[in-house]
Amino acid sequence: MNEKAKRRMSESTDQQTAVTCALLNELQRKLADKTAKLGVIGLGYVGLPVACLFAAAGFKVIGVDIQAERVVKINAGISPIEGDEPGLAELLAKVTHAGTLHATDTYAPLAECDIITVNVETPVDEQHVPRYAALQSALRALGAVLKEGALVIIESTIAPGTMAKLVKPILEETSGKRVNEGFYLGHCPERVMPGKLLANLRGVSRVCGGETPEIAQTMIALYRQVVRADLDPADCVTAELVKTAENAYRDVNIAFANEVALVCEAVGGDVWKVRELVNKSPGRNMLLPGAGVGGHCIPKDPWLLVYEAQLQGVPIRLIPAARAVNEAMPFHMIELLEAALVEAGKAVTGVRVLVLGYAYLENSDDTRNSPSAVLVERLRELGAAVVIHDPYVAEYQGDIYRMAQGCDAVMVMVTHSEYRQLDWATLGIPIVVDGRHICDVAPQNRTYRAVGQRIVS
Ligand code: SAJ
Repeated sequence: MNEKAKRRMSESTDQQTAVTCALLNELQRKLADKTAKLGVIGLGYVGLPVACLFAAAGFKVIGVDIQAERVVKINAGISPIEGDEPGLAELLAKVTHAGTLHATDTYAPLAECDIITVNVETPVDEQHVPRYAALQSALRALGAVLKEGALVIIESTIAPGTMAKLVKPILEETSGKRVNEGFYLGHCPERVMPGKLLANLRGVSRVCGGETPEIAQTMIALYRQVVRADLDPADCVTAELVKTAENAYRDVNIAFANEVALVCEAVGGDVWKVRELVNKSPGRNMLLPGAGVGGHCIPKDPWLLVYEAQLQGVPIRLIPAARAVNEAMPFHMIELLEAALVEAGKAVTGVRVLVLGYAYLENSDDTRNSPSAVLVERLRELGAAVVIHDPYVAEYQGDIYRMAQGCDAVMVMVTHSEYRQLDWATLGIPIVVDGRHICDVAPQNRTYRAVGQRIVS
């Protein structure tokens, strides 16, 4: 390339940079005076509280969801989110009444938005492959209406490399604009937890991954309007890695606790005593062994983290192995049950089992990826009759003592508070299999088996 051409290119780049900075400065000004119009795609347990918080902060927010009935409920000021979410229903009623949040099932109104967050599901399938159908559909529909100079922020959890390989190309193709010229792009993974949606959104730090440092700073200016915790600038791939790694970290640590529990059973230790004393050692924090790992993110995010590396043939061993350990725990619960039944001269086929807890987490109604579902399916495959109790899941609520009648065994899968007050004598079930250390001591006159403890009856 000759000097003249190089100069022309350099001038063009400088001009483009100047335009980009001007557009981003304009965006930051509109954030400061709250004239920026925001859009939120996906009004589920993440998107809805996000939309409410930005509306409550004084922005006009357009929420988009493909479920028309959900849109109708939201515009009526009624939260479609199941379970107890402190403050959400009141906040939603307030912002819909004030008219600062409006929901719709069409993308057209997003054409006037300066910033749009995307909060749609990003599951993995049975083969642990990310399934981005919802994300791709949302991006295509958004690209078609995307305003010049708009900032698009993906809040869904995605595999490292997805911003570059999927999000950017789809938006460029469907909008006809180029990233960092016609629109801007960032990734700010959510860190919410059912039951604490608003608290986590306000109080938990966020990684603001921008295509450029200036975009990361603009994202910080946005989230500073609602987040009181650290807002850490980064690039997109770092943001993708942080969210998936933080959950893989938790999964691996739970698997470690579960494997130590299996060792304790084999050699006659008590994993709860072992854990207590291990954690007295500086820098140790052994997590809780148990009946399995459920939920919307811990079972999924490790697979998102390793997906691209595995595609490239990188030997990834620990994280998949941890997943296997945790997925095996419901089946280990059945092994404990079978050992107790043998003592009573019985087999799983034909016995009646009461399962305590169907949610994936204590004092929650959330049943996504619940270990109890795996346990119940296997018990029924083996020919057991299964009765399920869960005080938080509507279809399994009931009088636990009545449900216990005629049962040969009871299996504790979740540490719902009310289970700690159970009167095992009154419950009258001869075999107790404890998956969550709900019993500090083995109930008297019962055949008791527990994860991490070798019980000699
Ligand atoms: N579990 C164990 N042993 C433990 C901890 C959890 O067996 O020591 C089991 C639970 O019973 C449950 C599953 O793991 O079945 C997940 O429990 P969780 O406490 O990790 O709860 P989640 O799934 O709601 O995790 C979310 C995550 N937050 C986000 O993805 C934004 C996770 O990163 C958080 O650490 C967690 O909330 C939290 O502690 O807030």
